[in-house]
Amino acid sequence: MGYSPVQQLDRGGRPRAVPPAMRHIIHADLDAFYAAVEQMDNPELRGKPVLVGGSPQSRGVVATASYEARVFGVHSAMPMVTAVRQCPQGIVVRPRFDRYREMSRRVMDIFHGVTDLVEPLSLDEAYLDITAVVEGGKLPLGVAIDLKRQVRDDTGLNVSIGVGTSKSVAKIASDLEKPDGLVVVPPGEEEDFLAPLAVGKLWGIGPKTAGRLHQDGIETIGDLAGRPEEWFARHFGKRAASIRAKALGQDEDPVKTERSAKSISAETTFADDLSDREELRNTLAKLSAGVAVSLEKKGIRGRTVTVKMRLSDFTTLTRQTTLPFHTNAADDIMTTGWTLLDGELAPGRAFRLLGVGMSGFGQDGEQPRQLPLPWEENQGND
Ligand code: TTP
Ligand code: MG
Repeated sequence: MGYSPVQQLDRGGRPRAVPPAMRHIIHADLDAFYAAVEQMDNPELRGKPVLVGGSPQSRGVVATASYEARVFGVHSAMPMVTAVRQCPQGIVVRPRFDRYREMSRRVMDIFHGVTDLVEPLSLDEAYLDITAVVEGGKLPLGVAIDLKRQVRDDTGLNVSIGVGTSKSVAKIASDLEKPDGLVVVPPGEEEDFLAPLAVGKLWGIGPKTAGRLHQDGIETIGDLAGRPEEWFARHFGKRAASIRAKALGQDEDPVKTERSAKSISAETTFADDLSDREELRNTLAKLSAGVAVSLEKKGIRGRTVTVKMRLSDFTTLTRQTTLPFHTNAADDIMTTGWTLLDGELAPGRAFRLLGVGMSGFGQDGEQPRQLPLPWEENQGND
């Protein structure tokens, strides 16, 4: 594509190599997701400390807490008993996962309205590669403001957004001014933006590594970025180049769209070989439900259902059918799987493993693309 290699100068006035294709990446993460959905659906909870999770009596944990509860030190994964002790006025609410999945789908649909290049990380979080949108004439800040407004208007939820030239910078930026945050790191300012931040904020630096780095006198990302290249190799081995790039704000990890996954499947091996049709069908039903949940989480639909069967003599068979439509419904996967299974049932035949998978991801009515779009050229094929 028509990128001309731009030459920039570093602080010492030397030419700095700039990656040929500058990217613009958004990281978007909903604020206090489960709690925010509860507050939206139930106006009485608004403005109040809400603790979503299991009951304190049954040793439940906090899935998330509203920001009103967080000022009391309550956080995700804390035992609910502790949370209630620290925040006695907190209102404990049971999670409603179906509702969260539904809201997640709506938010992901909004993201897909901005760009095809969406990489969901969880129900409430995704990367968007908006390079093409920016090259089309929009400012990254404008894209981010519009996106926040649209999520707010269409779902009633707040999303915090970080924008940068790489995934790791965007992710750190989105967290910085939560809730309702919006942080744009302009191209060329990545290193300065990261330098004062705690080293533990860096993707790939867990608490243990952070502790080790503190002992070496490294507190900030800038302290880390200032270490010579050999030092990284000694301390991080195989991960050295990637961590150094991230510390300098130069990592080039691509936004991996759902479609770059080739298939999603689930399988199970039986303790004793199975030949009973009903039992096999039940197993396939459960596996199909699991695959459907994974598809839904990723916000994708597939057309090709594959059933994998391993017989008692270890022969492995796979059979597949391509449906005329894309689906993520457990029922569609299950009934297609049952038909494939029925074709292989025979008297005396026993199965030691059964699996089902979905592939051929896309949307109905989509034309197969002749050529990769320009911004996909460097994505590899993972
Ligand atoms: P997060 O995005 O980590 O948290 P959050 O959205 O509640 O709050 P914020 O982003 O504003 O800091 O996780 C999204 C949802 O995932 C969260 O609402 C509940 C669920 N979750 C758990 O169930 N257990 C956990 O330990 C975490 C971290 C999240
Ligand atoms: Mg969140």
